[in-house]
Amino acid sequence: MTTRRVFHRRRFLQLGVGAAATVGLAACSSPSRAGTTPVGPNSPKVAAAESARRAAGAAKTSVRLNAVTGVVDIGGVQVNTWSYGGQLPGREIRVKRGDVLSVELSNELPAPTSIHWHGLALRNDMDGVPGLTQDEIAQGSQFTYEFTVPDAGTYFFHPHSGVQLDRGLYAPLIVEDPEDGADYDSELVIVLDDWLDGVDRTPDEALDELKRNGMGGMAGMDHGSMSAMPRSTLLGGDAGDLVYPHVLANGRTFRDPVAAEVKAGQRVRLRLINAAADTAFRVGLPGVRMRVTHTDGFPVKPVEADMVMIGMGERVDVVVTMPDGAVPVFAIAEGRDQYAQVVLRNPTTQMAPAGPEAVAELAKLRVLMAVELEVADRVAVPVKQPDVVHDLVLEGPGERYDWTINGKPYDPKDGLPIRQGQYVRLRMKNKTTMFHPMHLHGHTFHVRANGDRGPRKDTALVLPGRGLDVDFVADNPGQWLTHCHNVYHGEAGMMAVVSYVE
Ligand SMILES: [Cu+2]
Repeated sequence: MTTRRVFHRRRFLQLGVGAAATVGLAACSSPSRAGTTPVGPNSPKVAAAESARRAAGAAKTSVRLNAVTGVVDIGGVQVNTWSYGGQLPGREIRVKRGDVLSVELSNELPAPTSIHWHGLALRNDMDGVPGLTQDEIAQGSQFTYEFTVPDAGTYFFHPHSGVQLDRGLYAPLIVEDPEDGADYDSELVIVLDDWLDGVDRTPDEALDELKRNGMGGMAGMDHGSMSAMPRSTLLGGDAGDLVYPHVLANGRTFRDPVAAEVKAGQRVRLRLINAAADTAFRVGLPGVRMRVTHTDGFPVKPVEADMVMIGMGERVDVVVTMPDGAVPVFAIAEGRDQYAQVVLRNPTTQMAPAGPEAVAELAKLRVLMAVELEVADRVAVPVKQPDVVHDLVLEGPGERYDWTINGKPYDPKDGLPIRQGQYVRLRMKNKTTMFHPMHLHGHTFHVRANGDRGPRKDTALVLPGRGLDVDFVADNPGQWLTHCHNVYHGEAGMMAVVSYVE
């Protein structure tokens, strides 16, 4: 065991819990109002929504998935972890928009598990949230997820059980659009992660430490100095709660990266997925500009960038033109002195990829934030006066590492009520000193930024001391989580339910 240090660094942007709870509009109705029955995952309304999205004769893709324990090589380092099928990331699932996906999960882990299909507007009873949309999948048992895949784009899947996401349980889910491919020749999926499991502690032990340290937050390893604490100007404060021994791109450390062969002049679509628990990444390629085309699966007006920020749970698609020789795609861990890479290499080149100096140079370039993106016309939804507004005041970490929404820890029975067909606004306010990637299940919202032209997303960064409004149309009945995609914050309470009622 290494030395743990506690840093009492966090000062609240103090707003008492009582005061926070009263912030809100009259439009917020009380969740306990009589006559409002939650539309549960087994409601006929959920089945009806699924029928409406399933085309006659839709193709079905069947996949078998085993959640297992075992040793995985993350690039010269052997770790004992939990993964899908013993590989990291798990094997990609690829379907077409409108297909039916059927996944039979075998749980061979020593704990109950689940799978959440991150970003998909799927049927509520297949959303994979134990205690809200299904029972836990017990060890030694199977569960089959089956649902229509409504939208094309870059997605991923992971458990929604405790902090299992911070083990090796994640894999890409790519949904092809028949209209894809006009602006690129090939594609490459890159999954980013921060890694501690099997090195010096498990994620469960890390969470226990955080709870013991309380609002001190940082559960470091033996990097006992203030400089080891992730901080970021771009993210407006604290950039993470844990120190990670490694960061990974496609399951490998920077020392032994994955290499992909690409011919010079080819246009490559990079599908970038941040599956980390506690780390945002800025991604870029030295000397190569990126054309950003999508975020969280949905198209944006294409824009050029040198670097792009990707928070936990976010995805960004970019198209790059392959230069001569070899070029790394660098993923620089925000606020940490670490990076990961995937190398693009011409089949004929002997050239070695760029090293740490190139990372330092790249880190000086301007970073595009997703809220700066502009929604593509074909997925834009006109702004309306909302039918219902819910405030989500984000606070924490409290005395015992309690992260809350509206002054309360997660309670699946205490939802924010909405009704089918409503135009809903969530007004998030971050009263903490750390950024929160706020994720909504079952919908993609419209980020009310950039005038009224912000992107469609399912996960958006809410910076310290700032607010963010997101709107969505209530067109997918059920009980849906909205939560921080820092898995430790979520598990420590920063989750709430958006609850369709009737
Ligand atoms: Cu958070």
